[in-house]
Amino acid sequence: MHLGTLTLATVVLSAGLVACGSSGASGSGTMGPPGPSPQTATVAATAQLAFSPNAVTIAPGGTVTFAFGTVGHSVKFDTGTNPPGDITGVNANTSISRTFNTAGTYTFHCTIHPEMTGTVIVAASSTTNNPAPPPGYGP
Ligand SMILES: [Cu+2]
Repeated sequence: MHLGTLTLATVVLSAGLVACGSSGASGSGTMGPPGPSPQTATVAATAQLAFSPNAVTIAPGGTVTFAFGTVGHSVKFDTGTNPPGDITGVNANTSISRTFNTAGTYTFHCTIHPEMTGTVIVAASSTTNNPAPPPGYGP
């Protein structure tokens, strides 16, 4: 009698743990399993003086399009192996693309507004999806 009660309690407890574990795994977290990185991404240089999204991931050989709005900006690459050419001058109301052939992490900033910084991650696979740029920007 006493043993039977203990066994029943153990079974109920185990079932509860399993149910809790499965719901927690499926309901939380935005990171998916690693998958192929996209070939393209768009980074908008906004009138609020920010690069948005602040970081994107593309596959080696992929292209990042920098979409400039009404305020003029530039893009100077600071780190990374074999970075593409900087986007010099004052660029407004235009989109300019750069291709990244070598895996690595490329940070960049705007020489006109040094507080504007961003990162391009070049990797064959990624666990994150690139956020969309703000409305009004993009290819
Ligand atoms: Cu700028």
